[in-house]
Amino acid sequence: MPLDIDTEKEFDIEDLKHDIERSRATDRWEDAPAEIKELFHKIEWNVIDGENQATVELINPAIEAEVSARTLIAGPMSTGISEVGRRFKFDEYFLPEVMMSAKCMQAALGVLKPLILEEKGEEVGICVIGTIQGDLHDIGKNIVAMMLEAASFTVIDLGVSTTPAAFIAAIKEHKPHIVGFSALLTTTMGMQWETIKQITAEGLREDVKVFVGGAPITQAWCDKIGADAYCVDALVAVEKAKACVRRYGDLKGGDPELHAALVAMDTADAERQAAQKKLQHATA
Ligand code: B1M
Repeated sequence: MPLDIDTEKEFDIEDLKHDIERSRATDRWEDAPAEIKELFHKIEWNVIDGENQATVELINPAIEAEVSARTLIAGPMSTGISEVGRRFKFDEYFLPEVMMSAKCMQAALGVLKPLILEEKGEEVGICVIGTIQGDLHDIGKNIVAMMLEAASFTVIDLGVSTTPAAFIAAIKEHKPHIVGFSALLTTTMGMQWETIKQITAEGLREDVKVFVGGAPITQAWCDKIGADAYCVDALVAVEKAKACVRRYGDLKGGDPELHAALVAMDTADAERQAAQKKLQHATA
C-alpha cells in the first residue's frame, strides 16, 4: 500500500528560506512518518547542495519505504530546486551551483523514470512536446513528458530550443492531439506566441490542442497568445490532456469553448481544494 503524503501544501519561498536557514528542516510533509520526513529533508538538501551521488542514493530507500515516484518529484525534489532558484535570483548561487543541482534532479529522474513508465497502458493519445526556441531548461518538460507517458500517451519529445519549424514538422508527421510548449525564461516565452502564429499560418491550428507551461507562464499569458490550456504542473497537464482526447475530443484546437472548458477545470480544482481545507479546519 503506497504511502499517501500531502505534497500539495503551498509553500512560500520566504518561509522555505527561513525554515532551511534555521534548522535545515521544515514542517512540510507533517503527515509522513518521521523517518520518511527525515529522508525527504535529506533529498531536499542534497538537491540544494548539488550532491548528485547522494541524492540518487536516497531515492531507492524512499521507494522501498513505499513512497511513490510522483510524491518524490512533487515533494522534496521540487522544494529543493525551488530553493536553488531563489538563491540564484538573490545572487547567493551562481550558474555552476544551479547546474550541479540540475544534475541531481536529472539523475534522480533517471532512477524514477522506469517506475513511472511501468504504469503505461494502451495508448490514449499522442502528444508532441518541446522546450521553446532559445530555451535550454528541460527538467520540467521532462517531468511532464514522463507523466504523460505514464498516463498512456505516446510522447514525441523534441528536446530543448525547439524551433517553430520543428514543431510544425512534428505535427505534420505525428498528427498529435496535443502540442506542448515549455518556456522558463521571460525572454523566451514570446516564442510560444510566435510558434502558435506559425502553426496557424500553416493551417494546422485546428488540428492540435496547444498547451503551455513553465515558471513564468500564467493563465493570462495563455489567454493572450491564444493557447488552449495553461498547465501549472505535470499533473494538471495530464488531467487536461486526458480531457482533450476524451471529454473534449470533438472540439478543435483554438475553439473558445475548449479554452473555457479547460480553464473551468482549474476553477473546479481550486474550489475542491478550498472545500477540503475548510473541512480540515473544521475537523481539527
Ligand atoms: Co535557469 N533560470 N537559466 N538554469 N533556472 C531560471 C528559470 C530562473 C527563474 C532563475 C532565477 O533567476 N531565479 C531564471 C529566469 C529569469 C527570467 O526569465 N526572468 C533563469 C536564468 C536567468 C537562466 C540563464 C539565463 C542564466 C545565465 O546563463 N545567466 C540560463 C539560460 C539558458 C537558456 O535556457 N538559454 C539558465 C540556465 C540554467 C541551467 C542550465 C543552469 C539549469 C537548467 C538545467 C536543465 O533544465 N537541464 C537552470 C535551472 C535548473 C533553473 C531553475 C533553478 C530551476 C528550473 C527547474 O528545473 N525547475 C530556475 C528557477 C525556477 O524555475 N524557480 C531557473 C523545476 C521544474 C520541475 O519546474 O520547469 O517550472 P518547471 O516545470 C514545471 C511546470 O512549470 C510545468 O510542469 C513542470 C513540472 O511540474 N511545465 C509544463 C513546464 N513546462 C511545461 C510544459 C507543458 C505543461 C506544463 O506543456 C504540456
